[in-house]
Amino acid sequence: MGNVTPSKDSAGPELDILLVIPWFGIGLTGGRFATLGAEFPFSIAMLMTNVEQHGFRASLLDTNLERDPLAALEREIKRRRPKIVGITSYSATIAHAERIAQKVKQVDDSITVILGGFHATAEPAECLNYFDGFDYVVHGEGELALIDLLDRLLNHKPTADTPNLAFRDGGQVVINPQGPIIHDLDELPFPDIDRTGFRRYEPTPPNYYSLPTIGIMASRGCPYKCTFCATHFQWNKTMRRMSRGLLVDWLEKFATDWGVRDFRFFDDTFTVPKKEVVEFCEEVLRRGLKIHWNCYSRVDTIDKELARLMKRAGCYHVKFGIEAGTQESLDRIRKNITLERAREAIAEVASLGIETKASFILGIHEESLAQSRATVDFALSLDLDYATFSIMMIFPGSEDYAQWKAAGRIPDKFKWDKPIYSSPHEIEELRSMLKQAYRRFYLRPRFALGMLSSLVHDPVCQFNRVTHLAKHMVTPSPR
Ligand code: B12
Ligand code: SF4
Repeated sequence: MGNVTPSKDSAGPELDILLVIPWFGIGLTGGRFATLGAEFPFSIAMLMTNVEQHGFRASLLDTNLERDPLAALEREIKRRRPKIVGITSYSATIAHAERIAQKVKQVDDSITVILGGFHATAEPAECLNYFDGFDYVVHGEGELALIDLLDRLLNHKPTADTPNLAFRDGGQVVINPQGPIIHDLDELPFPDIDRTGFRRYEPTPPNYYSLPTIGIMASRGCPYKCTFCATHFQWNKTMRRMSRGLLVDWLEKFATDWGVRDFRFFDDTFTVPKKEVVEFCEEVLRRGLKIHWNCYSRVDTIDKELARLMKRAGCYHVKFGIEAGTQESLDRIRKNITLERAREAIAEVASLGIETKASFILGIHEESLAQSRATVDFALSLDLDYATFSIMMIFPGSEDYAQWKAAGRIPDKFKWDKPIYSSPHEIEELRSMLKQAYRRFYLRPRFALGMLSSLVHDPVCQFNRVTHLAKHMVTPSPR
């Protein structure tokens, strides 16, 4: 990526930047279950590697792995004395990001705090207006912008015209336009997963096949336009992909250097374009790579022939966003799929022995409670191994959010310490429907039989998952 300068020794005591990942599990995501298992923060590890490749000293603190996140932060600041702390954010974690920023200032108020990530991109002005702890906000793609900003801050150059930057100027917030993006994702640095401690991460079963495991995102953007989704906002409506050959090189390196043979592809829709998925699978097969992987797909971007090839290349599990069980609600969120195709696609993939999982949303905009119930019934009627249900929330960056904001429906000075639900119905009714949905789905004999049959067909994978789940039950997660 551009002029890469050799990395300085990052093991020394003083850091240029400490990157911090806020914890989640309370607030928007709610409940203990969110802390069961944790995902390796691949993109932030990549951001860190990139910073180091440009000659800065960087380190990463993932507070999700800490029993007492703020105490761990204080320890790390006193030990490494960073000049800058960079915090990543989703809307679900912005309230925690603010607590982290305040703690940083309390420990050492000479440290500059920079906020980045999804929430920063969607709401740069609000992040500076409603939260005191952030000195700068970087919106949009982070790699190039962060290097530019670090260079200016650490070398005492003017920052006012830095691309992607938002900052306070007197009583006003200034938001600079976004600068160049990385058009060719092959220029992204290969992340040092060892230095970022990938072995400490164990995602929630059934999200993985075997440990150690990592999640990778090999593309940015999605060609679809679902109204509840924030992804196109973040990626400038472009879709970019790493070349499939390089992706396989990376997987091979993860496998040979670190023994990682299990991957989750976090790409929004891994199965587009079909030609490249075929290319990827054929390359994995050509090299004889023995790996397992799962991915997100859409019911209209997969067919039996493609799924068969994916299975041969190591795919054991596919996740679909089906979202609704009535055509009216599907059309309202512009999902652009039909119920018939959803049923067909799940049956096709399941018939090959690939695990299927789908996500469903209750309380979609003005849908009636009967329509939400129809979504649960539809989920139960499909040949699915797993399902997730959630209540529709309005997230910054989505088209729904922009409409709500324009209509004055977002509370003033909202700090994202609680969700904004889209449904006009009593939320308690939807919560109880949600609980019932999980009970109805997972307490069916069909689910138990499915588990038994996969224990017979794939004992290694199921053994891994069951022992992990049992371990979590006896040993509580960090917080
Ligand atoms: C993987 C993923 C997850 C994983 C996270 C695993 C992990 N440890 O990485 C899991 C499954 C845990 C997850 C959970 C949730 N997720 Co999620 N997730 C994603 C997904 C698919 C990819 C994220 C990613 O890796 N992106 C790639 C990297 C490169 O992008 P990035 O992280 O934003 O980082 C770039 C910039 O933002 C910037 N940057 C980031 N941090 C920083 C920090 C600094 C200092 C700087 C300068 C720059 C910078 O630079 C990076 C490189 O360019 C996205 C969709 C998407 N396509 O991105 C949704 C997405 C981010 N998730 C979303 C949501 C809603 C959730 C949940 C709330 C869902 C729920 N209801 O429970 C939870 C909340 C999680 C939390 N932490 O609170 C929304 C966020 C919307 C919003 N406004 O916040 C998204 C956009 C999905 C969507 N379609 O709308 N998620
Ligand atoms: S929900 Fe999925 S298919 Fe729809 S825009 Fe978002 S990532 Fe793309």
